[in-house]
Amino acid sequence: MSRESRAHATRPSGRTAIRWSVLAAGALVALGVAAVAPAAAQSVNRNLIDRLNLQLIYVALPLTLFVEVILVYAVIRFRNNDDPEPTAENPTLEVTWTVATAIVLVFVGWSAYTVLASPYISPTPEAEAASPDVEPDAEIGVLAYQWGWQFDYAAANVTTQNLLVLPRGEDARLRLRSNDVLHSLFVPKLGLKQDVFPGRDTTVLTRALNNGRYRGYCTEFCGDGHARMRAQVYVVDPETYRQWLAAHEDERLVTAPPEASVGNGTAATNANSATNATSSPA
Ligand SMILES: [Cu+2]
Repeated sequence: MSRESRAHATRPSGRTAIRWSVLAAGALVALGVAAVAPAAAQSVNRNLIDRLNLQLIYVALPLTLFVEVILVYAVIRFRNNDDPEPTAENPTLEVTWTVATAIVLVFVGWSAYTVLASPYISPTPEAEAASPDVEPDAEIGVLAYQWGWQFDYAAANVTTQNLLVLPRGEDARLRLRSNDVLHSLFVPKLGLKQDVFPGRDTTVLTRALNNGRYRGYCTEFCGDGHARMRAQVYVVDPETYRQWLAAHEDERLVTAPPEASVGNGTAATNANSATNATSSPA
């Protein structure tokens, strides 16, 4: 059988396979987009991260689909070709894929940069100076230690243990420092993650958007009590936040969350259980 007739003989089954692979890939893309579409974000930080993730997925999925379809097509279409010939020079094609790749890279770089430059993601003095409208309503000191968290509301002279309370819809700036070794504060639902060092301050800027109770962890292995190093994070109405601060004025190592956020009482129980195995810093 000549090469031409062999190639011709494979065409109908090849077309069907290609049709199926395009359909399957399309269904996969639809499923993928549905799976990554984020629920309502709980904070400005999380919103920025989710949006970037989605933007990149929308670019990555069609590209993956495009490459896979070409790959499957080439495998099926030329599977009986025993004598392949190298592609002749094709400057148009080369220029096209170089420019297309450059456009994709510029888009990814630009998308990532706009998120990274936000003071909510990189709270550097430069980023904050570039966003003069961001003036935190709450300034909270965070002391990480083996093994727990102490939060310091200096303006109200209140410190809490393993309990972070944030006013909803207001900017809060956390200044973090470690008492001993490296730690890292991680509140996944709020999109917060920041390393904590001894002898050097780091900063987190956030604005939580919904009332709720969230989990905070230490995500830097810091010794045998690392797994116990958790914090309860409460986001409450600004009025409730201020009432809670006023109710605990001049108190040390408060572990009681704001009343209005407790509801059925389980929250308070859980908040306290997180503090059971920890001691306060030296
Ligand atoms: Cu730690």
